[in-house]
Amino acid sequence: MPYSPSLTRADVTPKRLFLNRRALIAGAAALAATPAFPAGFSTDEAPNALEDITSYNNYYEFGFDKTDPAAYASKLTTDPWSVTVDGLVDNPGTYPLAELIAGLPIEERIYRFRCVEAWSMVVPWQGLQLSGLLEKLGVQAGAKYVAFETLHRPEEMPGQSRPGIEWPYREGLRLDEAMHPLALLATGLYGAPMPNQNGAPIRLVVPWKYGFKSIKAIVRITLTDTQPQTTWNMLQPNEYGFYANVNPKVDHPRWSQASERRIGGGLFAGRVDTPMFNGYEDHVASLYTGQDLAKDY
Ligand SMILES: Nc1nc2c(c(=O)[nH]1)N[C@H]1C(S)=C(S)[C@@H](COP(=O)(O)O)O[C@H]1N2
Ligand SMILES: [Mo]
Repeated sequence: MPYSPSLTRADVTPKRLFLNRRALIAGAAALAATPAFPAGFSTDEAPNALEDITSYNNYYEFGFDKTDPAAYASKLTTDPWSVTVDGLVDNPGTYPLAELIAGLPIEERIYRFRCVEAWSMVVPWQGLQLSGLLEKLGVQAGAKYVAFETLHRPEEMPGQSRPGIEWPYREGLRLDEAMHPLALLATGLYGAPMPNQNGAPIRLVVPWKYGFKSIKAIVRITLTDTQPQTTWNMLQPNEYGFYANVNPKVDHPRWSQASERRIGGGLFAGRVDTPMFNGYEDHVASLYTGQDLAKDY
């Protein structure tokens, strides 16, 4: 079913059924032989409503306001879509998206999502583990980083005609971060194909890092031996580092990162404490052993 801007919660799996199905899946996994990883890494927190997730967005290709992506991203052509894979990889090339991800299991995972601007959501993503794709592509011995680029198509992305950001939007991960099973290439949410404003047809989701690492509308994946340039680091290196791990103890120069505002929490929701690595500390802390996270922010 192609995403249409008129899609509502009623068109996709109702939340109650969705959660019950998850409980069933978790139960089945518990009965099966010890899974490689605990039942899918999903949080027990209640997902935000589809309405919240699709109407309060950051996607500067469509403007600076949180409502711009929902207003303008429907113009983006997401089919056909191809992704160029290059650099230190056994199988470089430009692949139609379906071919790129063919054979890789699509999973449902409910992740916490924390923006560097100190707001948060809980999102039921659908997607494939980035590690699976990298294994399929064949990472070569010298590769140390994975770089990603968003589509550059000013005719359909009006924000790309404005000065400020050097397009295309780009991001990157260290190879061990990219291989971590939590790192997801998301192709949908709430059981339906990805809405355009959330990064259709394929976007990264790295739930232990600030939201800006989770690059949308990916058209290029490059394996490299040097740390890639990243959009927010290029703009404001003293405010946005390459790592961008969620860390309540390291404040942004202009505001605290100790707490966050949960979108959709209602008028009296207030702020909640932000946990280290956005709650994924047990899973990812070992990636950074020996690093000073105040320096490697
Ligand atoms: N290409 C691209 N990817 C992007 C952005 C962007 O402006 N352009 N914004 C980032 C930021 S700052 C955040 S918080 C998340 C927002 O994702 P969401 O709109 O799905 O919540 O997307 C990230 N990925
Ligand atoms: Mo963000």
